[in-house]
Amino acid sequence: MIGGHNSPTLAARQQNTAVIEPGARIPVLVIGTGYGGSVAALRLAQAGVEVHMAEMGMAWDTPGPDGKIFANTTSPDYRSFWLRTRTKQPISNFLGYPLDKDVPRYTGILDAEEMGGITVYQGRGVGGGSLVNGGMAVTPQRENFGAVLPSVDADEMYDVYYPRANTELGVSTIDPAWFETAACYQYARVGRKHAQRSGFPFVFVPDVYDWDYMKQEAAGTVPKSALAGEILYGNNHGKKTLQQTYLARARATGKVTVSPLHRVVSVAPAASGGYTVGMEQLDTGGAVTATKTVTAGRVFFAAGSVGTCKLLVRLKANGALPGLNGEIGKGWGDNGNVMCGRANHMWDPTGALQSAIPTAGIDNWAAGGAFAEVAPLPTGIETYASFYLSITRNPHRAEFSWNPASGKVELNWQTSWKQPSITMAKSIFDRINAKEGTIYRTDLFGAYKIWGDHLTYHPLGGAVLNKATDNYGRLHGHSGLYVIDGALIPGNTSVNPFVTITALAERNIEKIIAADF
Ligand code: FAE
Repeated sequence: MIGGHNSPTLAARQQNTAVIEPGARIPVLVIGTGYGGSVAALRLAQAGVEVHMAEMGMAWDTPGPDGKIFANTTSPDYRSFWLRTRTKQPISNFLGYPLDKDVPRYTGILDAEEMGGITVYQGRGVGGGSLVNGGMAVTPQRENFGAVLPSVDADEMYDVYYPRANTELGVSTIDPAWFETAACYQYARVGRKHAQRSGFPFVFVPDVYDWDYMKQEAAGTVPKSALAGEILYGNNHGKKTLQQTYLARARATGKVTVSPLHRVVSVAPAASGGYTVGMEQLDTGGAVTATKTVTAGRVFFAAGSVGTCKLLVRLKANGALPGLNGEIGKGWGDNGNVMCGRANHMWDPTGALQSAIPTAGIDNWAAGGAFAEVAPLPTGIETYASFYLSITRNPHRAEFSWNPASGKVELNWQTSWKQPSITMAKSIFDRINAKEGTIYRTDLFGAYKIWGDHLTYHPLGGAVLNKATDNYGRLHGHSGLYVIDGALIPGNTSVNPFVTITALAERNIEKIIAADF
């Protein structure tokens, strides 16, 4: 069986992947198939507009030789990384042993893109980040929203667009009674106990994983995904990715087609109106097998914060889009991501079986600037470790710029800028360690290294709303060009970002359809 019981059939997933023809003329091109792009495609299609989506990653609709579409976290293979010959796992070491290994170069699902001393993890494929992420679907606390998106009406967001996003994404919270007894959440209950004994508020974190499916996994009646350690490289069952939600509904309109393995490389005003868009078609080794030029009436940049910024910064610098303003590339942040582990006492086991889907968090945002998820370490053995991904109120913002010497877009992030995040995370974990008489793990990110401060899962900003664009994502300087992804959000959402990206896209596309189409 491919896909969870709530998944569309393989045939349904494969429909509408008729790749675009050179010379095609289309009303709307969407660059990228993550959250922003999927919202735009669905709503435009429902309004009667034909949409084509170009996605540089694969379709992820065909099983490999093992019968599965996606690889497991415990045994990464050719499917796991985007055009790398060696894995770059977020947790690089365990008990002193390096975990990374050689893999064949392939257009795999997780990109570990190194820019300015930070490794930016991103999903690659039809569904974008929804393919690889933990599905944690968190709406920011209302009182924090003003700092997240200062120019957006909070009432509208909390009354209309957050609820809409949560419904469409299929967000729900774990059954609290099941949480108390499930062996696979022993690690989260230990995390709660330690948080509460130190006086921190504990919260359940909603998710798009199908909790009924997970219960069946625990009962052994369906193929396992979360309980088989699947995360990061895709979930073969249970997780409602964009393929099962927005994109399935977009495709069902019959007005949306998708070209996987098509990377957009240029956008410029066309003499006849609209935009000339250049694309490269890739094979699974990453080689360019064809270049194509198409004409689109309007173009939505939804390539993710990094993808959208790399395009816009280069197109402004090389004169293809000269009207873009000086805010392009500015205001990029890492959502303050930092990871750490704690070593528990032998009487506090966290469980050999750990659900790969986190469901618990420690909220110390107001007092200490940190919101920490109690994350799994699904190794299959008892580790006595508690593991956390913290989102912190890191104030630093970097800028993308074009470097003519290297011929690349670069990011001026500084490795020392993670220090405020560490300090904020320590506001939680120093206190817990002191209370519990425990210490930090030093074996997860290298030899004697406590903090996973070299990475982010949450790139945000670079084409910030109401700065690089108007207050609805219309790029200044070129009518008919829009940004509709995480690039709009100025660097931090106080929680995991995809619900906010989705809700903002819902708000913006409603306005754009009403006013521009
Ligand atoms: P995104 O989903 O990244 O989609 C952009 C798409 O554009 C990708 O499919 C790209 O391959 C494609 N693309 C890029 N450049 C081009 C080009 N030139 N031509 C054609 N296509 C292109 O953008 N967030 C949460 O809220 N909860 C979580 O639990 C969570 N866990 C995460 C775990 C991991 C390991 C990672 C990497 C991320 C996680 N995130 C999580 C972050 C979340 O997935 C991310 O914020 C969103 O996916 C960003 O959505 P966008 O629409 O901006």
